[in-house]
Amino acid sequence: MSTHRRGAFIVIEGLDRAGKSTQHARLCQNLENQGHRVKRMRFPDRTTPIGRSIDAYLKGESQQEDHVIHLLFSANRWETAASIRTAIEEGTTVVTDRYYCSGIVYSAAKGRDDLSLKWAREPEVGLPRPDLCLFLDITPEAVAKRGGFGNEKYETSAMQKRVRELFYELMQLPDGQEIKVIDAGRGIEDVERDIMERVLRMMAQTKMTEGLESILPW
Ligand code: ADP
Ligand code: 2DT
Ligand code: MG
Repeated sequence: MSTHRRGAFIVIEGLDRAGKSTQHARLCQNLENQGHRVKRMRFPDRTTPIGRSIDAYLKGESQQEDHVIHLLFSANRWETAASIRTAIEEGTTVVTDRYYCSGIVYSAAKGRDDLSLKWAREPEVGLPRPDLCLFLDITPEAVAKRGGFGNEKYETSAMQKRVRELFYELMQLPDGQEIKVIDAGRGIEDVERDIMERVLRMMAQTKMTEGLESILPW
């Protein structure tokens, strides 16, 4: 049996302004301070050609059919899949700001009969599966105190409300196994401490000598 230790794959998820980017930066720094090599990633990655079309769509500079933009978000993950696996195999811990849960719930939140949660999940099957997905949960009321919406596509209260409901629906399904709900309505340091505790617990419990899994079909 191999004794080679791989890196961990950690995802930070949640609603807009839940504090994902703030906590992503802090978690990466805290892991580095403890001696881990860390690769920081975010989705959408707006720097690639696919990412640039997503960026234009989110800013309202271009239109896309709902299934098309959904598949572009997924393709934007697939174009990084090999680099995630390589980093993890080399012992680097990968931490991403959003991943496929956002991909599934934001598209399904549009409420089309032909774009269900199940349909939205299909293109993600085969991607690297996270060891831990931290869902930063916050009520719409608490989030409203963090300043107004920006101008991007999904930043409306109706959309945010539906997205939160669908995150909870997703957690009841097999993908819920690695999702842990974090109360993101507390102070930044309290949330940071809670996240670090969960990450260290996961690292202690996961067999890091076994390879990373893939997202399985339902
Ligand atoms: P997200 O990436 O989830 O959209 P951000 O990390 O960008 O969220 O945070 C959104 C805003 O809320 C920023 O102005 C940030 O400084 C602030 N913020 C983040 N975490 C907290 C917190 N725990 N309490 C209060 N304000 C916060
Ligand atoms: P931020 O860059 O502010 O996190 O917002 N989204 C994201 C999708 O609709 N599908 C996806 O697959 C992903 C990763 C959520 C990005 C916006 O894009 C949405 C908010
Ligand atoms: Mg952010």
